[in-house]
Amino acid sequence: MSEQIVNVQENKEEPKKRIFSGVQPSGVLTLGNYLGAIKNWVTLQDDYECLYCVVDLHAITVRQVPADLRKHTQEALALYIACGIDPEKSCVFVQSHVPAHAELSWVLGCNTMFGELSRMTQFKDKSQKHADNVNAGLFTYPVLMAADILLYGTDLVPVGADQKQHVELARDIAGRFNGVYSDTFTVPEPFFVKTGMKIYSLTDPTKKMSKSDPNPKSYVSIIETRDETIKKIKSAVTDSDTAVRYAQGKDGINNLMSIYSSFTGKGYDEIEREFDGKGYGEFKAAVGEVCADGLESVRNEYARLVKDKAYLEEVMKKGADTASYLARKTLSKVYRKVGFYSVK
Ligand code: AQP
Repeated sequence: MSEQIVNVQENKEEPKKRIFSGVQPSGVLTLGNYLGAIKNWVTLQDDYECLYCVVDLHAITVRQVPADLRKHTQEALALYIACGIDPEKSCVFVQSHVPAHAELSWVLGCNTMFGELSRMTQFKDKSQKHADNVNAGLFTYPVLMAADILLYGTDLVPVGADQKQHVELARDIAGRFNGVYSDTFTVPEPFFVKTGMKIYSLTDPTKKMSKSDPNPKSYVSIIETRDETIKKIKSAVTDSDTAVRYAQGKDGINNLMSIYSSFTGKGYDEIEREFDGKGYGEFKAAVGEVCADGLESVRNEYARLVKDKAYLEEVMKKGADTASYLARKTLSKVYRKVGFYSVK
């Protein structure tokens, strides 16, 4: 039995709230994943019992090159740790290492309505983007996400604004299951931070920054070089105005202000004052600098960790043990409630 399992049981008297979140290894993680998700995960580790997963089952809803998927899975885990997730405090694991995710997903799928899934905006977006591969997994993706969350009795799900609709669906599915089969699942809440909630593409600031965007100029990868980051931000699409201010219709500048704010902690008014009378060029250079500086320690730590395959695999195994133990308990309860025959 791993140390984390022991901690989970010892804390029974005053249980901390539980958090689950994950990122797909569908590319190299971006500034959007960092500011919208992982940076916040780090701050939650002391106050919550956290499970952070590399969600590779989700990634195959879009065609992946198998060798790249394996590589990105290991890289994502290394990046979690490089960003400050401590595997001694949080359970860090790979989704496909815990079969209960796929198993619960089937049961929940039988308690999710076709109409509910049809309304998911991510499905609509992704089926347009991948029109040649609108597979059933892409459609049922939110059910698997509900299984990820509900397996662990999750109280809070820290996600970017783009995932809010999926967390709401997980709440609906949990509520429905509890209503039909009696109280089984904790109904989770989404958990947001103020700034950095949604980071937009540098080449089209009306679209979310995505790691699978075919144009690498559209995103800042967490592990690219300092010069690359500065260069990409300098060439970010803005508008024909010259004043650095947060306003409707200035999507590119709003996005850069949000990035600047996330790294410096400064509010939009303060940023507007700082760059009053200065042009976009100076502002973009400053955003590039704070961003490259803010990611420097992550880049260095990542470069060290990614070479240590033995350590990363040890973390994966230990995480999968802890997660499987917790997940099995929920799955057994669910199987009993729906009436599956069990043999002792
Ligand atoms: N641009 C973003 N701004 C804020 N948060 C973001 N997240 C992703 N992009 C942004 C947050 O990162 C977490 C994990 O995301 P994911 O990788 O599981 O899926 P995604 O949201 O579909 O991310 P990508 O980068 O756009 O992946 P692809 O390109 O594969 O679709 C979530 O908490 C998400 O909110």
